[in-house]
This record gives sequence, structure tokens and C-alpha cells, in this order.
Amino acid sequence: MTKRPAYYITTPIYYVNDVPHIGHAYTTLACDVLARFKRLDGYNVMFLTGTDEHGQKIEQSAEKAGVATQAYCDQVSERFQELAKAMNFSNDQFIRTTEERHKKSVQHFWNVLQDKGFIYEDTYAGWYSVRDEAFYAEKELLEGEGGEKLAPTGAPVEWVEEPSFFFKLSNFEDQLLKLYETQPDFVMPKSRMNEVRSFVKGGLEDLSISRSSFQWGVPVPGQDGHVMYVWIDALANYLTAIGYPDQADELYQKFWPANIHMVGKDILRFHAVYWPAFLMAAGLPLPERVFAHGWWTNEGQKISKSLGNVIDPFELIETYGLDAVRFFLMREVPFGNDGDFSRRGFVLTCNANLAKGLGNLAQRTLSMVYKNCDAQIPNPGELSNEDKKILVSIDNLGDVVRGHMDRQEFHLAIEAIFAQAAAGDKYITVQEPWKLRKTDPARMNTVLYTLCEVIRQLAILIQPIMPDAAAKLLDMLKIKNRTFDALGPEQRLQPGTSIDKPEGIFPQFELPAEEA
Ligand code: ME8
Repeated sequence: MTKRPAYYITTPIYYVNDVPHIGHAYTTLACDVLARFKRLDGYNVMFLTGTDEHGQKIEQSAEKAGVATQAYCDQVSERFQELAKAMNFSNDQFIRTTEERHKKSVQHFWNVLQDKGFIYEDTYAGWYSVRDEAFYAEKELLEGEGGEKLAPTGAPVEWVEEPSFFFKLSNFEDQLLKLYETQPDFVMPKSRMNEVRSFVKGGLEDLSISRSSFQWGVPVPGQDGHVMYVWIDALANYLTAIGYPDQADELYQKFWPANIHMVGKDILRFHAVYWPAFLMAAGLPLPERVFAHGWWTNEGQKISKSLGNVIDPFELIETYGLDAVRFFLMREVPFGNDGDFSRRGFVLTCNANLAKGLGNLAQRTLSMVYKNCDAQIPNPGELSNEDKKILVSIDNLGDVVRGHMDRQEFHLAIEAIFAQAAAGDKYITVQEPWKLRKTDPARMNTVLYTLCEVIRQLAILIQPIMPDAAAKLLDMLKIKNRTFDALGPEQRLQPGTSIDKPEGIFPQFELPAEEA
């Protein structure tokens, strides 16, 4: 048996200070689509997600909720695990930073950095934002309406003075700049790479990596009173999940370095500057890519708990069904850009592409096969130029989609797939198979066969995006081989195969009341 290539993909691990919303669902969904695509394309995939459970923000949130900190983490982490089920995420692991295996891993990581001489003790005196869990230099701060100091993200900051251990980040300026130069795809999209490069060029200060004014964190080995800064703890999760510190572990051997860390643009600096510097210091290989996607707003407004406009993914799934939710999030916004969520946009996009697009094409074709061809895939006769043309483009679609997926252009992959559905729609309109039933049944069979073949390949290709709808279509057509090696002309539909009575796959949605 040939060895399948490995592919390791990670999401950020989410803070348990808040219940999951559409933004969290979005990042993990993008990873899920990529993970499913890679599995169908023959890769051995490790897809990791989880929760980030330490730090001052979590400690304060638990206190505010009046719940013991660990119990609070358990409750909220559970909600993220429920979201993974509701969204049908295919993650291979769900890691929590309060697990014992993680504590062991990150303490080992710390010891390696210490032994190699990259950690020293001093005092941190500077600005800190609990909401961002980030240290900010004076020059980065903004002024609020009342003259108060704010982080560049708009989060409040406070002055902190406490004994702290530091990581010699300033040693890594040149190595990081060299990394960005020699591996230009290390940060994607390209515009984000420029942002990271200019941050590093602006000069790096050493990074405080321990806190001593509260307790909720992984203890610094051998240093009573210090817990690790939550970001060194959090980033190391990517190593813990594959067996670190045991570098002989089968998973570690297979999956490190990671192929892609998917993140939102808010946490790019941590992944594209601090993380590679930590790894360089520890002498570990670097991940291949950090992809920073954009930010969702809700009907033009920033999504925030205080504005009360958080989009609840559970409610969306309840209202529109999972296929539509997954489709919309991946289709609506060019991946990497910011996007605005609106119910109207949701309904319009889903109706045009799903109910009226692919759904209608499948329903019309399969109903005709069911009624006019004894519910069997018909026998094609000689192919016309139009038949050949549409078959050639569907046979090439797998390669087109693969190219987009490799660059995380999910929207373009989907656009290419749905352009083929539209081409199928045009073909059916021009060929008018319903008229051929009486005039030329042999030609009707050829047209319907061609259409079924288009639908077969479209159904295989939409599996990563809408696994449920794809499975329904593939089941109706009785297709067994659903992996990407079944794409193209080699595994065409077998004439004579019985199909199931076709059922609608995508419902049509009503516009929201105030918009109708
Ligand atoms: O930053 N639009 O966790 P977090 C798009 N624990 N994506 C959004 C979003 C929005 N409006 N809101 C959130 C942390 N996200 C750390 C990560 S990793 C080692 C540690 C997504 O709970 C996006 O992926 O604040 C963003 O980067 C992430 O949630 C932040 O999640």
C-alpha cells in the first residue's frame, strides 16, 4: 500500500470566557472544509481544535460568573464541543489546555527554552490588556474618548508591574525577516505578510512570558509564584496534541511541522512572530503556513457581547439547516477579507445557488430519469459536441478546485463548482430533454446520462463543504466511490444502475419579514 502524505491543520484554541459565536464557527469550518478536502484527496489528516483555558481573562470571567474556575472552563469548553457536533466538524482531536498532558508538554517546552539560554528573570513594567491577553508598548496605545489609554484593538489596558520571566525575542529579528523572505507563503494572504514584516522591522522587544500577580495558569517549572503567560501556554497546544515532548511519538513523527495554522487576523502576530521565534529557540521545525482570515460583522456592526448582537451558530443551524450555514459562510466572503453577515444576504445567496441552482438541476434531472428511464441511469448514445464540452469541463473541475483549496481560496473553489452547476442548467435548457422523450428517446438518454455524470462529480466535490447534502445526492445516485480519485472520466456512471426516488435537497428560504 502506498503511504498517504500527512497533513496537519489547526484552528486557534478558543478562550472559554464566552460561549461560541459565528466567528469561532467560521475559523473551524474553514479548517473542516480543508481537512475533508485533503482526506478525500488521499491525505492522512490531523485536524486539531480545542479550548484555551488559562490566564487572567478566564480567571476573572469565572469569578464574575461565581463559578469555580475549573468548573467554569469545563462548562464553556463543553459548549465548544457541542458546536463541533452541531457543525459536523471532523476534528480528530479536541485539546484543552487544562489537560495534564498539556501541562507536561508546555513545561518541557519552557525548560528547553530555559536550557538553551533564551529565558531570563526581570520585572515587567508596562501596559497589559486582559481582554486581548497582550502586552502593548506605550507607542502602540490609542486615546479613548475620555482620554483613557486603549490598546490598538480598542480594549482597555492597565499598568502592570510585577516580577516576570522574559523570552529573548529581540534575538530573532534577523531570523524572522529571513524566514519571511525565504518562505513568502509563510503568512497568507500576502497583504498580511507585509503587516507582519513591518512589525518585525520596527524592532522587537523581549517578551514577558510569565505572570506573578494571579494564579490561573501552568506553573513555571521550579519558580513558585509564576504562572506562564497564556500565549506561550496556548501556542504549545499544537505540539502537545501530537505527543510532544515525546518526539519519537508516531503522531509527532508524522505530523510535525504543521502544514497550516488557521487564525483570525486579530491573532496573527502571536502566530507569525512569537510562535516561530519560540520554535527557532527550541530548535524545532517551523510550520509551513499561517493563514489569517478576516473579520465578520453583523449587519454592519462589530459583533460583541456588550452590543448584544452575537450571531448564535446553533440558532442559525436550527433555522436554516447545516448545509446552508456551511455553504453561506464559505461562499459569501473571499477568504481572507472581512465580511458582513445579514439575513437577507444569507437567504439570497442560499436560494440562488442551492435551491434554484444545484438543487433544481439535480431535482429536474433525477425526476426525469426516475419517470422516463425506469428509474435507471440511461444508456448514452453517441456524444454531441455540447455533451463532450460539458463533460470535459466537469472532468477538469477537480484540478481547478484542488488549486483553489491549496491556496485557501474557498470562495473560488465554490464559485468554480457552482459555475458548473449553472452550465448544467444552461445545457438542460438548450437540450430540452423533456421534449426528446417523444421525438428522440435515444438522444434524451444521452442528455440525461451526461447530466447525471455532471451531478455525480459535483456531488463528490461538494462533500467538504456540505457533507450532508452531498451524501444525499450520492446515495440517490448509488455512488460508492466518493473520493477524489473517482473524479474525471475513469469512473463514469454505470448505465442500468437503479436510482432512488429523488427528493429535494435544498429548501427555499423566505426573506426576513421586514425585507420581504
Ligand atoms: O484569541 N470574525 O481566542 P479567541 C471572524 N485563545 N473570526 C472570529 C470573530 C469574528 N467576528 N470572532 C472570533 C484567542 N473569531 C486565543 C487563541 S491560539 C494558540 C489561541 C475567531 O476565543 C478568529 O479565528 O479570542 C479569531 O482569531 C479567534 O476566533 C479568536 O478566538
